[in-house]
Amino acid sequence: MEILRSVCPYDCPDTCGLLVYVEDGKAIKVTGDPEHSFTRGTLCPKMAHYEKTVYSKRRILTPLRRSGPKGSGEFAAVSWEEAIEHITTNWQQIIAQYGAEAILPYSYAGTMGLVQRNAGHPFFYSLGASRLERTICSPAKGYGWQAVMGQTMAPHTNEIHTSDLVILWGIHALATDIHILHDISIARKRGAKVWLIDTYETPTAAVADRTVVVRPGTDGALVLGMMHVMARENLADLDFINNHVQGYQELAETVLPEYSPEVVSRITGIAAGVIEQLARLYAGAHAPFIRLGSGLSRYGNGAMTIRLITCLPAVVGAWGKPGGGLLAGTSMEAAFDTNLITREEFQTQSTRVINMNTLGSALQEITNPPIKSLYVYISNPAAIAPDQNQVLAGLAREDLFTVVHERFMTDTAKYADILLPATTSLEHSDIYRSYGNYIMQRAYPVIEPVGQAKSNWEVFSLLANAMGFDNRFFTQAPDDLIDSILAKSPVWQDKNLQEILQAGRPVELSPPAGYKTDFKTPSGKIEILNPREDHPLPRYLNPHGDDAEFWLINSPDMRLLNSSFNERDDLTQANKMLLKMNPADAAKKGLSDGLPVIAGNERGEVNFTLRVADTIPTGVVVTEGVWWLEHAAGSRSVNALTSQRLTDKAKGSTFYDVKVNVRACS
Ligand SMILES: Nc1nc2c(c(=O)[nH]1)N[C@H]1C(S)=C(S)[C@@H](COP(=O)(O)OP(=O)(O)OC[C@H]3O[C@@H](n4cnc5c(=O)[nH]c(N)nc54)[C@H](O)[C@@H]3O)O[C@H]1N2
Ligand SMILES: Nc1nc2c(c(=O)[nH]1)N[C@H]1C(S)=C(S)[C@@H](COP(=O)(O)OP(=O)(O)OC[C@H]3O[C@@H](n4cnc5c(=O)[nH]c(N)nc54)[C@H](O)[C@@H]3O)O[C@H]1N2
Ligand code: SF4
Ligand SMILES: [Mo]
Repeated sequence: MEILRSVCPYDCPDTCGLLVYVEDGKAIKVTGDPEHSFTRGTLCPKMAHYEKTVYSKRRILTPLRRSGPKGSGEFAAVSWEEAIEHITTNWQQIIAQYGAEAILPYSYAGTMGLVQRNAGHPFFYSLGASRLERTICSPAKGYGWQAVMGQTMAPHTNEIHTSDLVILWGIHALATDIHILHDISIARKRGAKVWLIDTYETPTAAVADRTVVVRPGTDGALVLGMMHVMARENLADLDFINNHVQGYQELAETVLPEYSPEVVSRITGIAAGVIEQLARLYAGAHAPFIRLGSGLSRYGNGAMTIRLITCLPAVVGAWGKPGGGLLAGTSMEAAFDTNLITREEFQTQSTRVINMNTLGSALQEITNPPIKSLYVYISNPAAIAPDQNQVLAGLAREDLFTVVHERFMTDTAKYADILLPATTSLEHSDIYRSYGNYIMQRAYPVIEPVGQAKSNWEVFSLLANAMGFDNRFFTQAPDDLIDSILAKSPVWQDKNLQEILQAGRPVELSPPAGYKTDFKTPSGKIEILNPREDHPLPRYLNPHGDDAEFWLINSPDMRLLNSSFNERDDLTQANKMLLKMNPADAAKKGLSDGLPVIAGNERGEVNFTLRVADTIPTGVVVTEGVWWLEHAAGSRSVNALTSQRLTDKAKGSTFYDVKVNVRACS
């Protein structure tokens, strides 16, 4: 038996290092790499048995061609040659009649590996296809951070160790950033307090000393209420502000007076006394640290909410102190230039851009040219994109030629005309860069491809060849491409680091000394006042909302990762598609625990099983996880309720900015 290193490929900020136990060419066990300084030898429940995903009986093993009606999931096996030939013949006809813009790629983050994730870009740029605006996750979060902090580096997670107050703000860390709990436990042992601010009491509340439940989409008002108390009680760090912050005085004079704890209490549903307590605790801490999630950016006011929260550490001077600051996400763009993979310059003419959150409309609108072909890879839009009824209606179009490259028979794969089998991360090469810590790692294949599966890179090489692209870029091996990019990066000129990386071991890049107070904004200061914004001073904006009774939070489930891991019966047997409701709301509506219910709004209706729980506040219902339709009681899953509306900035998704009515299923 051999023990080989690999990396968790999923869209999770931890980007864990893996040890894969391989016997007779088969991966038989996977554990966390003790050498990886964030993983520290442990894995989350999803990845603890990754081999069950890799060898799942649901893996697609050969190329398939549709043999039944669209969406039926009926296919017949074909060879790779036939599949590629069928795709390119169709595309050539479409291009001749409508132009290449009639072809739309759709991809997101089934793997975060930089090569496989970006492998389609150079191909579709060369083709001249329509461009996809990939904003389904949380671009409003990045926008809000940058409006205040510019390109300032985020704090290292080990800052948490010396913090005395950690706030987990809109992050269900037990599900989505589990390894940060190691760092938090170190801080707690040294006496730190942990507060959680969420829309309901998530299981992460178990690691917090206190949970504050905020009405969805109103955190911006909470921030203004906290700052109001700080201003009133002279708790702001005026020395730090005078040296490093732009616009605090203006905010304190013009915006803060309106946001007394009583006013904020009416907006947020948090008692005025708790707002005061939180403000005093935060301002009194010697080094408060905020770990900011993404959930609260998925609202019509998401960018503004993040901008407001990002201002808080500036007001109390947290940046100046070891252990203080705010971590929204890390960036290591300089360490690996993905432009050398995506190759935007291969696009010779400008093409239209389609926002991925509006796929449902885009597939149905009459446009010139119409979308005649969709190529889906590393994504499952039939399940994960908002407004599922519109997406499914689009995918059902008889005249839409759909190609899906997948590992499993997902809801999207069922609508394919041609379905291609994809490798898992154990079967291909890649390089990974975390967005929650400063670790990078390279991974080589540890097993042969299962069945006839091919990686994204290989498929685009085949397609480029079949479309007659005369460009040696597409015939490179992924490892050669990675080598050539590393050779150009200043970070990897250090021979030592380079060797560790090439050996497939995790490499931690240390931020430069003083990075936390090196504010990379145009003014060199933290910009509470940002003159380039249409609201130069931040303010509270309302979320979109809907005309219905309950806010619907539809956030991550610990056992799934977006719609990935639905293939795993061992993880998903019980408690699928629950709708959690407060006992008082359930009583008022005459609903009881375990009852089949329907949640609905103007966009659709979804069947759930009701779970009555006092961890949910009144006026809110919660469902966790994006489930494949085969796990649903009815014919739709959660995204039939969510909306294609976008965020205030950066055109992001607004998954949680949704309301529903709930009734018993008769
Ligand atoms: N197990 C698991 N892990 C995952 C994922 C998964 O699906 N499952 N998804 C991955 C992906 S793609 C991403 S982007 C990240 C997700 O990262 P995040 O989006 O940060 O996900 P969560 O940490 O669950 O944060 C969502 C939390 O925000 C809360 N929330 C929603 N609205 C509000 C609000 O208005 N105010 C406040 N204070 N809180 C609010 C929700 O109740 C939920 O607990 O996680 C990744 N990791
Ligand atoms: N209701 C609701 N919807 C949500 C969210 C939510 O919180 N609530 N979260 C949203 C967020 S934050 C995000 S980021 C999106 C994520 O949406 P997606 O990025 O589409 O994520 P997944 O659902 O995990 O689908 C990824 C697919 O890629 C496939 N795959 C994995 N590896 C490979 C590979 O190497 N090659 C190919 N070709 N395929 C591969 C997997 O089998 C899987 O089916 O979902 C969003 N949707
Ligand atoms: S999903 Fe996240 S926590 Fe789990 S192994 Fe992968 S990177 Fe680590
Ligand atoms: Mo995401």
